[in-house]
Amino acid sequence: MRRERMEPFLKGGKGMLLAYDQGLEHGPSTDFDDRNIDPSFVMDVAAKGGFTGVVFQKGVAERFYSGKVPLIVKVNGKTSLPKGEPVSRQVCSVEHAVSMGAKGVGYTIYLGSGLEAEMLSEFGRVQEAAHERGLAAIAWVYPRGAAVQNDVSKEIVSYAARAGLELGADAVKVKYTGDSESFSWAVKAAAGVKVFMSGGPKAPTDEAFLEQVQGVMRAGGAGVAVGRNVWQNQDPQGMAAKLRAAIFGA
Ligand code: FBP
Repeated sequence: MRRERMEPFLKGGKGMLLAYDQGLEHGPSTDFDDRNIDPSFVMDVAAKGGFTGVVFQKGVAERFYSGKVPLIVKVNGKTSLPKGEPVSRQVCSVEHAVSMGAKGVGYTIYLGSGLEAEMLSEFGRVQEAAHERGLAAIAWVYPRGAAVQNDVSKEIVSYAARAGLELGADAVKVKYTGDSESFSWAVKAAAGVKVFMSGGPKAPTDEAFLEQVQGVMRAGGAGVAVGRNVWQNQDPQGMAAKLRAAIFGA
């Protein structure tokens, strides 16, 4: 059953998800240009690029989701404006995500934040509501806040991956540790929960980014859930083709 919930987003057990919730998380002037500020552009990149899932906040999903790629609705979110310990609260119900055609919901947990408890308990409710409806619950687990010194160490990334397992996530999205060997410990810690790499800011070269993706795949990761490294690329379809080769071998 657990496997089936992620099935819409997988091809041969691997997945390539395109994330586009940065307009809320970072603001339009930080991440967007004249092309990618338009959600239709990104919907088109997802469909033509062979992505196995696309991630939108509900407002973008309501207006721009074309139905051509399986949908994950981010059900919590925050802006970059408040300072202090990070917290991201629910902004969309699982029922509403279902009504828009979602096959999965995404939820960010800032592990280690002073407000961590709010997100842990809210994710618990979201996960149960998602599973009652047969949807995948995908946890973005980002260690963050004053208590977190290094958010990409082997110890903290594996803790994030394990938290996904313990909390009942069907898949977990974590940052790359920087090498395949240490990332494989995070994959082991997830004990069968699909582990996706989060992209981060656009890497200086395509090759530098693809090296990370290859490291994830060697470590037994399920694939990527990335945004900026694709839709900020001058040639998003070229990058999509390189990702397909690295993840699916085709
Ligand atoms: P990117 O590949 O562009 O980093 O997107 C992945 C993602 O998790 C998005 O879903 C989210 O908006 C963003 O990263 C959050 O970034 P940050 O690490 O700055 O909070």
